[in-house]
Amino acid sequence: MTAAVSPADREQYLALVGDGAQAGAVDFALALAERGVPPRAVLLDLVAPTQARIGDLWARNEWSVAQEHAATHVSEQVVAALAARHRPQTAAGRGVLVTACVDGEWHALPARLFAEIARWDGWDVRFLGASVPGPHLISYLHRHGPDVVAVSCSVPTRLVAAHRVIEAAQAAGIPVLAGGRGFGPAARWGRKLGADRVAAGAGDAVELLRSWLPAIAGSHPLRESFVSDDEHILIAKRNPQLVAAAMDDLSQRFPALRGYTPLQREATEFDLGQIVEFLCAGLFVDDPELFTTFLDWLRIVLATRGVPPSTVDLVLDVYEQQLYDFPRAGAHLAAGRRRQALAASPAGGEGRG
Ligand code: B12
Repeated sequence: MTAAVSPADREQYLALVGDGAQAGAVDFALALAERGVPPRAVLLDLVAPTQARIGDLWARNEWSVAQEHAATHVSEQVVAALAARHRPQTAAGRGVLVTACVDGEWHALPARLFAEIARWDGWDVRFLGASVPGPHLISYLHRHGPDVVAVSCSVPTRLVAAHRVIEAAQAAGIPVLAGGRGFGPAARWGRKLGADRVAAGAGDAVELLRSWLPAIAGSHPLRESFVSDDEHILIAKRNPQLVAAAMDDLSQRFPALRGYTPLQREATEFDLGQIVEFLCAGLFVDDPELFTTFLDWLRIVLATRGVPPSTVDLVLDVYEQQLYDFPRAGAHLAAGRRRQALAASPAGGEGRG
């Protein structure tokens, strides 16, 4: 009989990983599987949602980066222990699948979850881990000739790298499956970038692989019309100047900023640079929602660290002035400002309750 992961199990697991209790967390996950919870469900219904929750706790400044790192390390050990204990029962012989995070993408655990689930489903999986440089991935593909390459992207700022890999793998005749939260809602930006197939979750992905790959010879990429101009490249090059202009403006409005320690300045510059990076990613896939969703997230991150959300409006103003000759960027920044205004309105969130 199969059993399911309960909300109480998730609470207990969160407490264990939050304590960095490696042995306890591993024993807990293995015991769930022994009680009849399918190992795949332990990964998808216990480990994955807990990791997402850890991300929220970090974003809301309730957990430090150190606590997140320690907890993630424990989850990695849990995945390894489950994979070692539960080997695929039958060699379904579906084929060879290479999975890797795109260049600059350090979130290896999401891809690892997918890798183990695909292995349990009968794939001969080669898991290449975090941030695989594009040329190295392609030469690996040439050498090993897998049936499919599954690329993982967790942060949208890595979509340009994802696109390069998708095109190069297809040029080498290897079909590409794209997945991970960085590809957006229902992995729609993966579709835009021309992946042969996309999947939002690891569970959906293995179902899709089962029905897709037997017919792969006749498969075609789901490519939508993707015409990218150079705006994202030109603006990415101007990132340091944009950050400097925003820092200047902010120091005039908030004299306290002039007294910041080097570390505080660095953190502020990082945030300002990140705004530019997400703007560029949104321009690349030509979808303002990428930028507005990022701003929703940034609002939470800054507010829980005592930075008034109105600061972001000021930065958007500066970027809009600096980028007056980039029409698409102007439109994305304007969409961002509208979203900020909505979030600040009584109906939008901050005024509530
Ligand atoms: C742990 C963690 C890290 C670790 C990763 C370590 C590791 N070994 O993986 C480290 C410290 C490296 C890290 C770094 C950063 N992180 Co981080 N991180 C996380 C965290 C908390 C958990 C990641 C995880 O394990 N997820 C597991 C599950 C939950 O991921 P999942 O996407 O749901 O995976 C499923 C599907 O997407 C799918 N899938 C995934 N890959 C693939 C691939 C294929 C082919 C397929 C088919 C399916 C598939 O299958 C999975 C199971 O269904 C997430 C929170 C989150 N929600 O994921 C933040 C999170 C992703 N990180 C975030 C951020 C901001 C960062 C940093 C920018 C922080 C910083 N200031 O430097 C850097 C970016 C580094 C980089 N360039 O890659 C943000 C991203 C926000 C945004 N706006 O996009 C998040 C969402 C946290 C948050 N709530 O704010 N991070």
